[in-house]
Amino acid sequence: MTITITAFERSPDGGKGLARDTRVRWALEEVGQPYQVRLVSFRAMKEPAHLALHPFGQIPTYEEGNLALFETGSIVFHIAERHAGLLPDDANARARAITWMFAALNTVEPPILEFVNAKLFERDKPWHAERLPLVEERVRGRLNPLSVRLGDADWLDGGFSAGDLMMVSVLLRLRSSGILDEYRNLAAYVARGEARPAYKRAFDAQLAVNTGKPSTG
Ligand code: GTB
Repeated sequence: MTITITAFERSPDGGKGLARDTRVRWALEEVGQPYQVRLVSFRAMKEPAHLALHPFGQIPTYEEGNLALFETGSIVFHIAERHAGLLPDDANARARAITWMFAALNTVEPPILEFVNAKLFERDKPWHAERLPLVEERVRGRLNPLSVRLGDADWLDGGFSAGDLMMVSVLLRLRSSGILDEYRNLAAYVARGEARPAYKRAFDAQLAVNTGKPSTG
């Protein structure tokens, strides 16, 4: 069955791979599922046709036959459940990998988003200089224990899983801030994720959309 996802017609990051369609592309590449992409403008995202797929008028969405999904957590979980390669067979290891997906989305991503949004949208506020260090500390409050838990391991729990895919995707948002580099093992962990051939194909595909150049992968 054909899989169709949606992505920004033109991502505000110009193709740095930070928009959330990249994590869905990555999951599909990891499991070897071909997919099509429908590009949407910011205006089209708020129109009825797209709102029927995504009640909050965002990307990405995922369509497969008569199934339509939104939320990258749900989409990546759906892909991982139906195709081999992203979740271990052992029931307990599988449950732990899913736990890491939730940890990425519910525990690590929120302070990172708060930090990114503070830097992007609050620069002109009189309280910005006072607030930013507080927000940064909340990010470190998640990275410290994550770094301790990862230690010298390659991945969070045994082999690469959907939990790592989600955690790396979430941490990537920090790259330009320099905070990630304070944690040698987390920076290496993210680099390991980005070095995976499936990630590279996903990245190149979204870059091609944003630069108008055909994907080489
Ligand atoms: N919780 C949802 C999920 O995980 O699917 C969040 C989806 C979401 O935030 N979508 C964003 C969107 O559609 C795009 S990814 N925004 C438009 C809107 O809300 O109107 C977030 C994003 C956007 C841009 C960059 N960037 O340019 O660097 C990075 C990430």
